[in-house]
Amino acid sequence: MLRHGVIHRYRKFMPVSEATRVITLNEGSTPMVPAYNLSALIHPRLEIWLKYEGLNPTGSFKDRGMTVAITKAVEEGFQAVCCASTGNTSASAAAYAARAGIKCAVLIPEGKIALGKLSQAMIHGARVIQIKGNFDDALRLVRDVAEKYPIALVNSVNPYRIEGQKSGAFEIVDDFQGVAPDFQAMPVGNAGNITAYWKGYKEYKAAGMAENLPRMLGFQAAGAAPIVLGHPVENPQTFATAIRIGNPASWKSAETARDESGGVIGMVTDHQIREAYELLARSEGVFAEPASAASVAGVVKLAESGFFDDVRPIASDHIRLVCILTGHGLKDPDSAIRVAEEPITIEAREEDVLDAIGLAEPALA
Ligand code: AN7
Repeated sequence: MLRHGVIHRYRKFMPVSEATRVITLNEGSTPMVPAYNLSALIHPRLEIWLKYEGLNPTGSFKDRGMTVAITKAVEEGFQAVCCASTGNTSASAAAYAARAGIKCAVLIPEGKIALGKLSQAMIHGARVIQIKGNFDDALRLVRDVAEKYPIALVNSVNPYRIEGQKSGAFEIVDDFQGVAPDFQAMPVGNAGNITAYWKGYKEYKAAGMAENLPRMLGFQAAGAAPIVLGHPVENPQTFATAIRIGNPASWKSAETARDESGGVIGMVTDHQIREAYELLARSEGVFAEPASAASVAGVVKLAESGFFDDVRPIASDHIRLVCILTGHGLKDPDSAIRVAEEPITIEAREEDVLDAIGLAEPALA
């Protein structure tokens, strides 16, 4: 199938007209990978699918929202956009602004964004501004600036971002021929994405495109879990830097998604995230960034607590669950290298190679 981007694919549901100049990098239409190995490991009745959002043009789900946000910013006459970011939003904004030929400024927490994301914002020519503070501080600043000056804010408080990101839900239902999964699991940071997916599922059902709605499962990192704790976290901490957010802008709508769908917003420790991050890479060959692995970590945790034991699935005898893998593993090579086994170094000799592979032992030869 030709990839035209989410605005063209779901035009009826998007805030554009015939006259709109669409700024796209052909985002969306990402793979749904069946996770046979993970399913078998986690729960006998679970049928887990991985929505691999890392295969979007800039390597994260943010592109779905950014195509709409930048398209509308240009349509409304803005010549500059700005955002606060833990990394992925800045990478996406920088790329789409470059394509549109407008300026982009990004505010990021100093020293706390993954290398791949930083490199993207820089190479696309954004003005990269590191602040001595966290994401929540950065968001407060850009909201104030965008209110006073002619610069469009492209964080997920911009409703066009949500409009674009809801396309992820449409694709999942389309992939399952009009049936939503029993559950959808995802990481929660600023809570724009869970808001967008829930909006998408509801709109698709209202349009007669989906038979049912999924139950929404969102997971925060334990050191940055304001929604779970019920209060903002002053100094959020987690190795999953993408979701190191202490006061999510879409807090209320995340709770609405949880409550309307009969879902759960829970938290997982950095240790659980790290384990899921490796498990995903080793058992399925799918490399997602640490924050994305929070969705898998959360599912493991719920399965261990017996959460899925009495669930009656809608479409088959298995409980269908889609994990949104929001960002590509290559965004954050440092984390992979820190978590995994180190390479070994040997002399350039055949016997040493055989020894290192383990072929020197007769049992393996
Ligand atoms: C890989 O880039 O907030 O709950 O500034 O990069 O919609 O915030 C990123 C968030 C999950 C959480 N997974 O999504 C940013 C930013 C990845 C992410 C989230 C983010 P939201």
